[in-house]
Amino acid sequence: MSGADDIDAFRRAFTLALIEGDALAAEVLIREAMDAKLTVALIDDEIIAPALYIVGELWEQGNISVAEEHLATEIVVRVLALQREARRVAGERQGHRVVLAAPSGEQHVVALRMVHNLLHDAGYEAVMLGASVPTEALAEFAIRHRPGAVCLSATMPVPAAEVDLLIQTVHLGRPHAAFVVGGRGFAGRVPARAGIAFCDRVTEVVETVDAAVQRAQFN
Ligand code: B12
Repeated sequence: MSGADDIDAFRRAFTLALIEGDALAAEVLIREAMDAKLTVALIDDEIIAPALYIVGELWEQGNISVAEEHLATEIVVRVLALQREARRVAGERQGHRVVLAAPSGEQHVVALRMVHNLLHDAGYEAVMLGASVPTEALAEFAIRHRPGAVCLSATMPVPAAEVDLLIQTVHLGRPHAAFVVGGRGFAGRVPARAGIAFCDRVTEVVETVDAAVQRAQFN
């Protein structure tokens, strides 16, 4: 689908949601439009405003009631608040750096690259160090670049003692950093301590880093 087709499809679906008074569908559509990287201005001018014009015409022609027109406007006001909230959250994340690395010897980094994309798109300053990063080098990097969180991924099994040493060494240099780890190599080997979270899937990462960074701010 081209960009213009995308906007057209969003506009038609959003208009229908307003006419049907379906607030949930309207919010989901605007979230999807934001995820599709349509700018706020484009969403306002090309999706929301034209939908409201149609609602106005339907009301003028007596096809929908005043109450339905009011409900459509109320839904739009909620959607505008949603846009503002999404911008605020992304803005807050911009002040935080997250470092990503695979431990020494680990060559599998596809999941870590997915994590990098997700964190970057969410507004974090995501710094990818890549495969096989020696523990000391990661600790030095953390001291110099002061990340709010460190994301680690391992596919090949990492012995629990090595996981502990890795986390302790980096923690020593950067006590405020939270750890978000994932991958089969870490599963069941991560110490259950505050400030360390394990994720099964990359979809969990933004929410987990949000929570970890917020908690670190209170420490
Ligand atoms: C591609 C690949 C490679 C590539 C990696 C290239 C690269 N740039 O990444 C190369 C060729 C280098 C490679 C090398 C090896 N590989 Co390999 N490889 C794979 C393969 C085919 C895909 C791995 C992958 O990218 N998966 C896709 C990602 C997205 O999924 P995932 O890693 O499972 O991650 C998910 C979750 O765990 C989580 N997650 C993971 N990390 C993180 C981190 C965070 C922060 C979060 C939030 C979430 C998260 O999110 C993902 C899904 O949501 C797998 C096959 C398989 N079944 O996985 C074998 C596989 C992993 N490899 C294997 C092996 C044996 C090897 C080698 C030893 C082969 C050899 N003899 O040289 C070497 C070891 C290299 C090393 N020391 O690391 C075995 C591992 C078996 C084991 N556990 O012991 C597998 C399973 C193949 C097999 N069936 O035997 N490999």
